Amino acid sequence: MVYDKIAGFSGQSIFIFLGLMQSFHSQTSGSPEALIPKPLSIEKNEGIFTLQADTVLYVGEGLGAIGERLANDYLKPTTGFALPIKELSAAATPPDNTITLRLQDPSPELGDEGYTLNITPTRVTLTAANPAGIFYACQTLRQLLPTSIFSRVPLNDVAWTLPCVSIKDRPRFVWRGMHLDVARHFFDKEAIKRFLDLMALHKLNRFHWHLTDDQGWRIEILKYPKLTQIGAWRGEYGGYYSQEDLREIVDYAKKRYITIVPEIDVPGHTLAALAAYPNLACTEGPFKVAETWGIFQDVLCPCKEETFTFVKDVLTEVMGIFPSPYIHIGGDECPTSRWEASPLCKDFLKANGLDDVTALHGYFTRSVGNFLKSKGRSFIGWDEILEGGDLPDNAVIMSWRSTEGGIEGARRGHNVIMSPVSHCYFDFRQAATPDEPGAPLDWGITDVEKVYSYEPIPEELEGHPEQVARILGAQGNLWTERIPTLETLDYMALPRMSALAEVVWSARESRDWTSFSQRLQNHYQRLNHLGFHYRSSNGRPGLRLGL
Ligand code: TNX
Repeated sequence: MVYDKIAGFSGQSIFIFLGLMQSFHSQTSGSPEALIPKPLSIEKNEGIFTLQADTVLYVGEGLGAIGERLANDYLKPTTGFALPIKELSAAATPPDNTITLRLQDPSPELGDEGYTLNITPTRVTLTAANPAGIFYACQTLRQLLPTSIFSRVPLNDVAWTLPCVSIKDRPRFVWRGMHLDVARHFFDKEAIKRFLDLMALHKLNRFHWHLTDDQGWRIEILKYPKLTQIGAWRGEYGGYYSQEDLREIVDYAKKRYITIVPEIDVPGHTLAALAAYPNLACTEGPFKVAETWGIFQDVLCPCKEETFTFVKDVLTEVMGIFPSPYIHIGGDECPTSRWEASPLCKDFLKANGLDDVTALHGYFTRSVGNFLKSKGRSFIGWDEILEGGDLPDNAVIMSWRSTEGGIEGARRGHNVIMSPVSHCYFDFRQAATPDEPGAPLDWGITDVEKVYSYEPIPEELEGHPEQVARILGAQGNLWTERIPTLETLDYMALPRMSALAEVVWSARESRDWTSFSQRLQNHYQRLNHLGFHYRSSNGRPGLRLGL
């Protein structure tokens, strides 16, 4: 079982121990103040609802799969209860001792992803306009139970109580993202599913999967088998996902209302592809999959027809696997020295009326972007893509070097995702102490409080509602040069991901660091039960400390 492997403990004993410890905390742990991210409104009422073995789960039309997830994945493993699931006919009022999931008419107040959760001593009712809202209501329900509900072993001595509350909730942004680089270090299928579950717990809904880079090509492309035969390996180290693996993960994410946005980073960061297909470069090669970190001069040659054929073929297979309306095509950190020195590019510039190599990068981006547009997809690029001239209207800007790219993108009429290096880079260190893992110290410190302080709407756009509306949301980026193991991944992701979740979900006015840091203490207990090695405030992985 994956959790045992990750925890690095010898099996179930630690969980039983944590579970026992947890039962002493159950009085306070289910308090409605401990929700992360914080809901829009909570009305607290008298009393409790107690989940029992004979509590019946009623599900309205279209909600069967979520009902099963709630009963079988979220409640049964710990409570041991096999809650009977019954269909709810539209008009019926469920009896006492029931949990009801029901769709209702859309309302402007709750939007597409909002929900209500109503708990009385006799009934629990979850309503939403769409299944996604019901799914988020289930996440809130889990967090209202004693934190030991997150334990992966059955516990007999816990009273599974829920406080009586009436919650209305909706997200602030549609893009609530996490990025993960699997090129620098590879994380297997089970690790990805575990990461998606962690995102779901935080009501995050976009997984930006950085699948290719200089140090590894991780996605099987049937037409170009050497990409993974050669490009997925640096020496002994490597790995990749088969298309079957990827389809399985896409489906896993979909069931958790997460869209996977694949990134094929072109034309820079492509040394692994060039090691497999050196003909795609402007110079001869041979090339090697990179064994160090950094930026490399050898990149795809945009002046060759075969490069476009390659990129289109790859993206065609990518679109066949990933139904996402967005495909990320990278575009960051692309040196142009090889293009400048190439006679082929000199002719190409002339033939296409391009002034220089910056315009050439723009030409490449437009060609690839228009290809994706012809297939009905939008494309995302890192903010460098703004520099190459006009962009097709399906271009989305991912602002990383600062917030400037996002501001410019919105002003130029493009949708924007904010992920500035100043607040959203979870590969940065969380403290200045010498043994703190992460990027070099002189890159700066991004601790959880700094992430929490991030405001995705730039001041510069205030007063321009049509530009503000272009900011789809924000995401945290996990570059993995210095993240070789799952334990380190947990430590870098958490609790910063929890802070970001509140930034992108909760109302701007309700953000409050003191309140969040208090709620985080309860959240740590959840993460303990789930087996995540978050960074606790004293800089130690939480699980090592016990509770
Ligand atoms: C810049 S962010 C990169 C990545 C590195 C990262 C390290 C971006 C678009 N490119 O290739 O991994 O810095 O923080």
